[in-house]
Amino acid sequence: MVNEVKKIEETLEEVIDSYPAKSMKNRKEHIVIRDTSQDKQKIMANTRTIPGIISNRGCCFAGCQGVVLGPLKDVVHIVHGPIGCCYYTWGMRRNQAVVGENEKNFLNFSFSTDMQDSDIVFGGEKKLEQAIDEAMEIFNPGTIMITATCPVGLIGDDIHAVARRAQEKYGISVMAFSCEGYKGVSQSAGHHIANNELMEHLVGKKEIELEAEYPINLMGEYNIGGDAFEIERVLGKIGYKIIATFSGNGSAEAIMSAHEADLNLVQCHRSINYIAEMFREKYGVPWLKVNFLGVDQTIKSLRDMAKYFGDEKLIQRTEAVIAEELAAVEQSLAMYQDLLEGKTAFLFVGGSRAHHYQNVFKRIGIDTVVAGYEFGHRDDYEGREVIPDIKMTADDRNIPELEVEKDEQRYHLRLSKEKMEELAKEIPLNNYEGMIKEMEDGTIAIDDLNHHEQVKLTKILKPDIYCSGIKDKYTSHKMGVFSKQLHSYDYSGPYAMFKGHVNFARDVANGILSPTWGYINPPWKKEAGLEGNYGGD
Ligand code: CFN
Ligand code: HCA
Repeated sequence: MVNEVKKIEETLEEVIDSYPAKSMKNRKEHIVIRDTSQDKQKIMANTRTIPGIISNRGCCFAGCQGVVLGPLKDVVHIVHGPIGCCYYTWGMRRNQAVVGENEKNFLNFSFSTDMQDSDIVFGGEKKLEQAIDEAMEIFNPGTIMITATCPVGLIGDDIHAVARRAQEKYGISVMAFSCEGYKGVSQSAGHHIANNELMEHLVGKKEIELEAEYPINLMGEYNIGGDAFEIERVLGKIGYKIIATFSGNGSAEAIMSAHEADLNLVQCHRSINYIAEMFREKYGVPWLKVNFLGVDQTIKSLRDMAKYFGDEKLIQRTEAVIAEELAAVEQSLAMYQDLLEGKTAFLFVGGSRAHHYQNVFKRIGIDTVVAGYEFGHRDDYEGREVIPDIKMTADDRNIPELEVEKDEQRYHLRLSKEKMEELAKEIPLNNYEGMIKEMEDGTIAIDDLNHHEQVKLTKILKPDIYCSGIKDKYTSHKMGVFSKQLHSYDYSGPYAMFKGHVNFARDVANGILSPTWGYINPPWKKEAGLEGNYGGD
């Protein structure tokens, strides 16, 4: 047991003690102490943050434009709104891409309608039209995506009508996303809006001749710190053909043919589960929950993939690549494990990394004592029910009758319903177990953590590393606890797969073992009375 349950209960009492009764009741529902004797533990999630509490969450626009659409390299992304919404979010998510010879890349540009007061009063549609004309004249893209910021929804500009007109005028794909920042309770609403439109307007638009044996899509992988590059390298070495990635190092062009893949790999369940489900229903493509963060999880995922295709040649090739990649990193990982054994971590990240990184830490000797999501939904914590009815017939796929025959032919590689059900018992096919189940007794799962809780928990549990984002990194440093950003990787990486695990271990060891932390005197240690202000008591 990592923590004594009684001590943890007392800790939590202390953390929420200073809230007014209503807030206390609310926050209690968002915190769970792991008890492995219970098969399923419930947690409240994906609800509105209590007004007045400073949350780490982002907005709907951030989730749509920043997270899902932003990485698509061949798209001119026009942000319809005040310049700040565009400029301060451009490049924030550190999009990296490799651009092929005939591919277009607009990631270095930041496009906005730069709305002014007069546009708010008289409407901004004309300005948006003008921005599209200018983009066509100067850049001639194959796809334009328009994203709405808060004022657009408030004044009622019809960005979809503008997009339709532009699409007719130029004969290219022009898509509009009503992802005003205020929608929903977090950036999660934006993921949903982006994915729905991609599915409706891009997927299935281009058929390709498939020569590769194992065509797959990489879903919920955003190439932070070059992770997708590393994943592409290893999967390529085994013999997989990545048709499309949603959306790191991705393109609209590739997404148009994503329906040709035989399997969808889901890395970040939170941001992409809707689209994975839609593929399953519409095109009969199943999805497999993978995790390419950490060597052990990567090995398991690669073996699951080979099992899905069930081909002896692929299984052998997978084992050979695993052996080769592992041999190159094992010694380094053992060295870092020796250095870090017994340290503890506190993780608080968006909607998937607080789960995935627990295994990465474990392999180098670090136990996670607290883990939470900013905006995860209950299924990200608790898992999903296995879907009993795996829809695999063309009828189920909702395909117009005339196209059924054609589709049966095109998708001949996919498995029968019976085979799918059999496989689902062994590998996480169309299923995700969630974070809580994998946590150890006495550890804490916490949803939508705030700064008060961060400070209190850090002071009581004294973790050796606090992993989160830019909003709370320095709060942790001021307390003398090393903090590593798991959003931006502090501009390091890649951290994925085998070599990535060593990069991560190196960065973590350098941080934790630095003598710096011993020199930091938190304010409450020097001046009486400051503690209360700092901790928000
Ligand atoms: S890259 Fe992903 S992995 S997409 Fe999501 S839930 Fe954010 S931007 Mo920040 S790092 Fe984070 Fe996840 Fe999926 Fe990133 S944990 S918060 S919206 N996220
Ligand atoms: C977002 C993007 C973000 C922010 C990271 C942070 C990212 O939520 O809008 O708070 O440090 O990864 O860039 O999650």
